[in-house]
Amino acid sequence: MFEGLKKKLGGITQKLGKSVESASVTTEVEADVPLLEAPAVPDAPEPVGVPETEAAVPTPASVPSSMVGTAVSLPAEKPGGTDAKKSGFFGKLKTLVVEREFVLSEKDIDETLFELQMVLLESDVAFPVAEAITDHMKKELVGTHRKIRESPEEVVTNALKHAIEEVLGDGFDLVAYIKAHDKPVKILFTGVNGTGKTTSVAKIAYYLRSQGLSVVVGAGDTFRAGAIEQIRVHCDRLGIKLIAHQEGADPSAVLYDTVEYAKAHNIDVVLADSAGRFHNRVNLMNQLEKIKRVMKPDLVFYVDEAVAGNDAVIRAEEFEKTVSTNGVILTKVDMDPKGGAAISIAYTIGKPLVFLGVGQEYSDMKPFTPALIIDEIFGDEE
Ligand SMILES: Nc1nc2c(ncn2[C@@H]2O[C@H](COP(=O)(O)OP(=O)(O)OP(=O)(O)O)[C@@H](O)[C@H]2O)c(=O)[nH]1
Ligand SMILES: [Mg+2]
Repeated sequence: MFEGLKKKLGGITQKLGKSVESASVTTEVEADVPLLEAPAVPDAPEPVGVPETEAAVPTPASVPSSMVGTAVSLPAEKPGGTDAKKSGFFGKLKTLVVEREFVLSEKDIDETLFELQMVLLESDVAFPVAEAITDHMKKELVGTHRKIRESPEEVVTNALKHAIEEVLGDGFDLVAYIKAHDKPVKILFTGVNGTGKTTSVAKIAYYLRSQGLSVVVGAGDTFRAGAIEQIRVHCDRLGIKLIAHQEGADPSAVLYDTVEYAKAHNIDVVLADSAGRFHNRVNLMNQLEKIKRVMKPDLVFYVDEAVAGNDAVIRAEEFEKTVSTNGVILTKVDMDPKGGAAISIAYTIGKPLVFLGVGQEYSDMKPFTPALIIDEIFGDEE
C-alpha cells in the first residue's frame, strides 16, 4: 500500500536534505562511541517514536563511514574491569563525527515545500491537510538554529513524519472504550454503498472476540437483496449470533431486537450493519435517524474505502454534517497506492480513524495507530 506516495516523498526528502546540506556549516567533533553494541537489556522497553535530534548518539552501526574521522581513535576505557556489567567489552571509543549546524530560512525550502504540496495533492491528500503538513514542516525546520549529527535527509524525513503524525491523530481505542462503558456497547456502521460495511462488521466481530469480548450482530441492511444472506454467511463462519428479520423489514426493529438480545444474554457488544446510503438520499437518511432513535447507538462509525481517495474524504465530510459520527473505518487500504484518504480523513472531519481494513481475511482489520501508516510510507519494505 501507498507505493506511489512513498516513491514521490522519497524524492522530496532528498531535495530538502540537500537544502539543509547547503545551509550547513560542518565541523568534526570528538564523540564517545561504544566499542561494541551492548546486548539488549531484558524487559527494556522498545524505543518508541523518532529519536530526538539532539539526543541521537551514534553507535558504530549507525555512524556512516563518511562521518567517522580519519584520525586513529583510541579506546577511552579498558574493556572488562569492574564496569564490565555496564560497559564490559563495550568500552567507549573516542572518534570524530561530523556535526552540522544550520539555520534554514523560508526561501531555502519554499520551492521544495510547494513541490511537496503538489505531490500530496496528486496523491489525493485534501488541500487543507497538505497545507497543514507543509506548515508543520516549516515550523520544525525554519528559523531555529539546529546542531545535528544525523544526515540532513534524516532530519527532514523526521520532520515529515511528525507532520503526517499530527494530521493522522491518535486514533481511538475501541476495546478500552467498550471496557469502560456499560454493556452492551452498541455500534452502528454506516456509509455509502459498497465501501465494506458488512465485511467490516464481520472483521470487527472477529477482532473483538479475539480480545475476549462477546458480540452479537444485527442484520440492519434489510434493503439490498442478498444483504441478510451475506452477513449470515459471515456470522455462521465465525460462530457469532446474528439477529435478522426478512428482507424489506424495518431495520430499526431488527436492531432493537438485537439490543434486547444482547441485554438478555449479557453480551458486551452489539454490531449493527446497515444499508449503504448517500447523505443526500432523504428517505434513507430519515431511516437512519429512526434507527438511531430506536437503537440509541453508543458509537456511530462511518465506513469508507481508501481507494476512493478524495471522494471518500468529501463524502465523509458531507456525511459528518448530516449524521454526526464518532469515528472512521477506512477499508481497502491494501489496494490504495496513494494514501490520500488515509492521511486526510480524520483531520478533515475531526473524528478519529478507528480501524484500517487491509485485506480480505477476517484478521485484516487493524486498530488504527499512526505508526501503521508512517511505517508503510517510510519503512524499508518495497
Ligand atoms: N481488498 C479489500 N477488500 C475489501 C476490504 N473491505 C471490504 N472489501 C471488499 O469490498 C467489497 C464490498 O464489501 P461489503 O462489506 O459488501 O460492502 P458494504 O459497504 O457492506 O456494501 P453495501 O451493503 O452494498 O453498501 C467486498 O467484496 C469485500 O470483500 C478491505 O479492507 N480490503
Ligand atoms: Mg453491506
